[in-house]
Amino acid sequence: MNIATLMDRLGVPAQDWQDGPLESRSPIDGAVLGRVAVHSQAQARERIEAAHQAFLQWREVPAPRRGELVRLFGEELRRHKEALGHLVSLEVGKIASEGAGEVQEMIDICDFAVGLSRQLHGLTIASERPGHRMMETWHPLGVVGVISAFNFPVAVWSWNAALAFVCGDAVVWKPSEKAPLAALATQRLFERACERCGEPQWAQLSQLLIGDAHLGELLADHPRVPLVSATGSTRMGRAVAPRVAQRFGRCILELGGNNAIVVTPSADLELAVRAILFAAVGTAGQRCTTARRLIVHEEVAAPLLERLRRAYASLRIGHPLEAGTLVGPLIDRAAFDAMQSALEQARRDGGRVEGGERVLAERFPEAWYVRPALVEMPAQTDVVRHETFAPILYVLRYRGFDEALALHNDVPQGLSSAIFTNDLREAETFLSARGSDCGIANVNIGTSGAEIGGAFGGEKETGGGRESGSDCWKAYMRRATNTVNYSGSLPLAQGVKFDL
Ligand code: UN1
Repeated sequence: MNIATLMDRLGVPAQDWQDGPLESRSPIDGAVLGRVAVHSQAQARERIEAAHQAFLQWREVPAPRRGELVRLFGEELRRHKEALGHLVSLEVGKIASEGAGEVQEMIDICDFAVGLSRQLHGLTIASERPGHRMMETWHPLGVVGVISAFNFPVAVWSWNAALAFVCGDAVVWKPSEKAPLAALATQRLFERACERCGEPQWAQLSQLLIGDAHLGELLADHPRVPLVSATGSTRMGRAVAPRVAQRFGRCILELGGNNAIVVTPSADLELAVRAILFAAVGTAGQRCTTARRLIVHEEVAAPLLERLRRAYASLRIGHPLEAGTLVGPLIDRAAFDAMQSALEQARRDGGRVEGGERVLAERFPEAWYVRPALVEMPAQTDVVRHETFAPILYVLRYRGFDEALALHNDVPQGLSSAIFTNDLREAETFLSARGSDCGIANVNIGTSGAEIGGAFGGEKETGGGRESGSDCWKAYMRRATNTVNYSGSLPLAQGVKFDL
């Protein structure tokens, strides 16, 4: 499908994506896919104000009715799954199955949010005073700012937006500059859902800000935006979080990961190899949950690495929309350069680098395809402790289980983690208080590809935020504690007397 057919199928008018200063280039071959308008600071402020005005109405719409809009949006996504998935592949280079998987993730969170729209419940609490009742009420919060990255150009927005909408909030979205077309298409599908709901004006609940980091800063600074949910690098988080904190706004931060898989002597190696492969080279190593470190017991290192090398050797790297391709391109030249300088540093640190070189340069001179790298390291040096957003898997060996845990946790990031073991004690220790210090800890599955039903996010430099399932919706609402006196007297708490 060419881009014009796709955009037409997704209902985006030609003038919205064929005319403007911001180019969307496909990492597949470097071709320009479209050109979009960018927003000035003044336009961005207007959009934030429009979202706020929409919020003032929306907060009074009953939550199950809000859920109905999200249900219809999920229907639009179902209907356009193939087209939107294809667009994601064109714009950020994911293989077809992962492009479709990204849209499925959006559909899943919509389903979750629809159910949630009838479950936004608070507690009742026993009061110490006779004739009194205490309870908690959850109210809509306001405008939620969403800053998203290129690698999940639409799903990350949806984890925030689907919850925010049922919670009674409006959303202002600053998508990655590298993926404006997927954002425009998503916005269009949301508008359609509003039309199908018979409430086209509800489209104001979702506003797009297209442009550079200054628009992200505007969101971070704007007093009408009580919550900013930002996904990207730790560097981006460091720029956003203090600005939001300065005005006492709240943040949900999903920043860097440096996810490890521990393989112990009792592990099912066949299973481990398959999981490591998807986690380390899937999405060309450009997921925040990508496995970047393999911590393997010295007894099983040789057989595991042998199988892994064989698997790496048979990986098909190439055009992500061709059948059989498992590894598409890196997003751009800067990603390639960052990968090469990490590999050079690893070599200087005594690492043995296999792979990592550019491939397909003749077929795609304007694109950046690489052979995923396997790097045996003598120690967990600084380059290993740093997140490089590319398919590099550092291999470290361990002897004792405590050593594995220490290595595992000795990085600044804390997003996802996994252990392969058939030893119950090791598995449970890994999940215990003295085990993995990450927000996600898995047994016998890899680090990436989390379902939306759980809370997603991590500790330390990952930023501490949680998105999507479990009780993450609470971050998108404000909590009120209510005490109701249904007696005729006025007893004070803590036994305080204050009578005239
Ligand atoms: C990201 O890379 O920013 O768990 C999110 C996963 C996906 C989400 C990744 N569900 O890999």
